Amino acid sequence: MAQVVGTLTFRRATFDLSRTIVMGVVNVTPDSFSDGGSYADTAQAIAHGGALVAEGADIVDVGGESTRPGAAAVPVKEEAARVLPVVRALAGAVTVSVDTYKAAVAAAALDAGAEIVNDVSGGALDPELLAVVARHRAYVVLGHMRGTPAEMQGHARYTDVVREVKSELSERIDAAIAAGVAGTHILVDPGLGFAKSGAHNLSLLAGLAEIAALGMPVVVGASRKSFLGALTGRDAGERETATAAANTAAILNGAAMVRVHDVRTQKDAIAVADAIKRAVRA
Ligand code: PMM
Repeated sequence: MAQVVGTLTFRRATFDLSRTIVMGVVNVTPDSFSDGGSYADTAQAIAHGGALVAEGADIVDVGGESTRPGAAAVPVKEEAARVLPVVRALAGAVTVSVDTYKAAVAAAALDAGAEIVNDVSGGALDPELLAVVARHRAYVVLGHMRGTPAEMQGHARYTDVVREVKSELSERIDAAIAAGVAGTHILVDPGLGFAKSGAHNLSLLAGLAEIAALGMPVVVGASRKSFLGALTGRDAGERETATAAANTAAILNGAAMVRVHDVRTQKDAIAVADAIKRAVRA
């Protein structure tokens, strides 16, 4: 079994990778049009982040643009206005990650107290992003994707999805190191749902140990995704049991961190998965 060793060191916490790190999702994506996040959206997102911390989130991941398949891009000014007050407020209490592929948003969020840039494109969509991470000596999550969120599903064609995702992530690791990011500060994510079919997501969960063999901690974001809906017939709000099963598989196959919406529920499944992982005989 893939065993992740080492630690992730932040201002207010050091995480030992012998247990699964829990990243809670804080989306600041108002449904109605607004010029950069209303006070109500901001206050609600901060309160939600605080609740996730109380439930045991190790990290909160703040995002201001939906990257769901077909989603439209949000201008930098609006995305920054959504995420910055939330990052600033939560960074006083917890380790904060910013979910963005835009260098300008990442830079502003790191200045506001974020310590991780979670880029679903692995630094591919904005050529400046990896240099921003390097300059701030921040951590980066390099997600695997092809194309842009608007048209990525058209690129979901693989002969061997695990091998190809691993090789393309390896190229993104090389790009991050070439930009000056410390190897100890790089995490990778197979990008479930990003230029992937449901079958691809399942192959990646089953073959995750090969991705972990890249030597970087692996992040997995299965939470509530549509492939779980396809398997269970459940709507997004009713996919916590399905998420727990996917997280358990991910953890037993080498995931170091899981990105989840419902921290309270998933913590129980993670505790069990971690205990089984520890009990596996060498
Ligand atoms: N998925 C979404 C957004 N950000 N970040 C990482 N590292 N991994 C993911 O799988 C991921 C992500 C989309 O999911 P959401 O819209 O439910 O937050």
